[in-house]
Amino acid sequence: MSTPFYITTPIYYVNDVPHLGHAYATMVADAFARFHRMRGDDTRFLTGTDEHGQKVEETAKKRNLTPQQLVDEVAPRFDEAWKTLDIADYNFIRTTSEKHKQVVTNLWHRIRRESPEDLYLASYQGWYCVGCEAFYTESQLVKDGETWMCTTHKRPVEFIDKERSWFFKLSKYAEPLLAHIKAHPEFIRPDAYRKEIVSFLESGLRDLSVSRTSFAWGIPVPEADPDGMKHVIYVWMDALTNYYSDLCPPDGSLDGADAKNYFPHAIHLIGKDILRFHAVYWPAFLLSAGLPLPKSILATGWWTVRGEKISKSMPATRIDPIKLAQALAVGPFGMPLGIDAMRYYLMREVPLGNDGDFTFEGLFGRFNADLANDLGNLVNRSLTLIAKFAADHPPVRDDQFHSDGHENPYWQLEVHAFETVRVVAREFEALAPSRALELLWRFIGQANRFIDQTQPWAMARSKDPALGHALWCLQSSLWTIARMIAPVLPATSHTLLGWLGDTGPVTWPEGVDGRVFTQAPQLTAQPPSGAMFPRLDEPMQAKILAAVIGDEPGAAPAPAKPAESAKPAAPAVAQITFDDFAKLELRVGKVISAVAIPKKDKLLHLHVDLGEAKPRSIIAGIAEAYKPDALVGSQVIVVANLAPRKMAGLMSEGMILAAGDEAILGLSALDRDVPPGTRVR
Ligand code: ME8
Repeated sequence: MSTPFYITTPIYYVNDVPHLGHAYATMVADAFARFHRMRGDDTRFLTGTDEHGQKVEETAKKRNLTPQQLVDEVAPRFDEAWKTLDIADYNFIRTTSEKHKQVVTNLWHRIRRESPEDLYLASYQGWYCVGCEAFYTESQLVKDGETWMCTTHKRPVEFIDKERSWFFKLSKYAEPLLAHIKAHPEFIRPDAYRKEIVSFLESGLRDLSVSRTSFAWGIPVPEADPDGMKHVIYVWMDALTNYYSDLCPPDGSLDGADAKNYFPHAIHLIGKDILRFHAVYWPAFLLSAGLPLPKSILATGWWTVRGEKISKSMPATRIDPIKLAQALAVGPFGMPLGIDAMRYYLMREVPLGNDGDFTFEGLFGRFNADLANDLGNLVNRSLTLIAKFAADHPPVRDDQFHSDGHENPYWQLEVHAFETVRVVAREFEALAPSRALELLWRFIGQANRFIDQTQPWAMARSKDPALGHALWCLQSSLWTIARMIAPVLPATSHTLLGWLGDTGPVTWPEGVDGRVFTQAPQLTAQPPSGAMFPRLDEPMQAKILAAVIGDEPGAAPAPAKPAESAKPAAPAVAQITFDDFAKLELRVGKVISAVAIPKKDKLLHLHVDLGEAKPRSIIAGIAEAYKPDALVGSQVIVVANLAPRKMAGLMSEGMILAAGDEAILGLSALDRDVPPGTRVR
């Protein structure tokens, strides 16, 4: 019997369409599922949509739709997006499905049966963030003036004033959860997140409100309230149950064979924003119901754009993953390789669990260095060499050239390949794709060096009898690489294996006794009909940028500078005389405060010290490029004699110099500290 591997993504809210953050979670889960399928594990992969709750009800209302109409419109768009992005062999669950509703109802009854005192009626008073669908204490919020704000959604929370509610006795589970985490260090990963939850649990838990009466869009609580109130189950209790309900038989029974077989192996891949729900609430519900716990909660960090979390509520951060993949499809092999390039960047750039700032510079840099140069060159050079010399020197293993020894490049290459297959598998098993790719690329580097070192073209000239063996080593390296990249770069792997003539099932290349090349079938390499990843030159980079962030209002800002710094074209502005220039009073200023201006997405209100009696109030159109906090203390150059004018209802007494036309790319800078007010000429 093969080992079960069960990976889940968060189920996404249907109040908007998928963005890059959702795609990231789904693609990472897909890569793990692909890896385990290659290893022959009994793999299940679940994603889906979270369709109940106040947020969805409010969004529907705003759009003049019923909640059901809204969810029926948006849920398929997630499924379609995953199909377009070539996410493989997943189950798609919707929390409005009859089976799911039945399972949630059964879970409630099971908790009632196993731990009757765990659910009780009381009244809830406190803060609620509709964006998070979560209850908060004031210590978990920030105050803006008189308004309490959610730190994730940066919007006001609402006060729930004594709403009658069913409560779940969460407080009872702090100790059992701490004991479970201690006994199972792999329960919360990576480590930093385990520590966060341990300290949260150690500070004690408050009981949790698990029903709402002030709106109706949810699964009804399956028992009567003596006060006659109608309750719907708290959306998180409903949503978390999806991981279990997909495994249940059609009648919603909690005791089916699949649940028993897969659920204890479940790895819930989630964003760090929803860690507490998964690492505290969900296992507490399961313990209360007497059901097994999942194996791991695996938290990813956040992708940001210029430090701001990519999210539905921040249009300036939204990047459409499909547009991005399409734009990256620059070679002759189309969208599938564009998807691969996007997957590669996201999974290589940032170790799982860490936050990462999405930048086009980073993306283009990885594309050119790792995909076009390292991998692309290796493929092109190897296949061209094989095609050219194979007729006279068939690529065949010849043991007389393969003796052990550090001096022997053939032996060395295979030893490194063997080792790489092992360590890359270990990193995928450890759920560390960035490290897996890093190690894989080291081998790609060595294979490139092998070509430089052995110089097959020179071997051909000198009729070296080892040439066939050298070509076989190269071909086997490519084959091993093609298999190892498959979890993250499935289409690239498929294309490459096709060129190598291997159309068999893509399994993980298992080495035996230091040999991994021996397993490569005798392949006939076909030369490629074009580069898989053509280098992105500046015009191409500009085209990709335009396609992804183009003219969409409020779209993510352009990069601070192109990957290979473009010289900006000379602006067509009339010449001025020195006297004209002398009319400008430019001075060094130090930013002493910077705040956002409500309802003005592009503007910041700065106070800048120019060495005068009072700081200048300056309104600057740089909000899309700079967070206010990041500006405080920085030196800027100010046009100090610009006539004051009113902007956004505030006086602006000068202008700070910034680079960029439409989008701000940077602020004027000085190379050392200069007293505020110093004249700039
Ligand atoms: O929270 N960077 O749904 P959701 C990385 N319905 N990942 C991101 C991200 C970003 N900027 N933004 C979103 C919900 N994600 C609930 C989940 S599960 C029982 C219920 C990813 O639509 C990340 O995985 O807000 C995060 O946890 C998830 O999308 C949240 O999606």
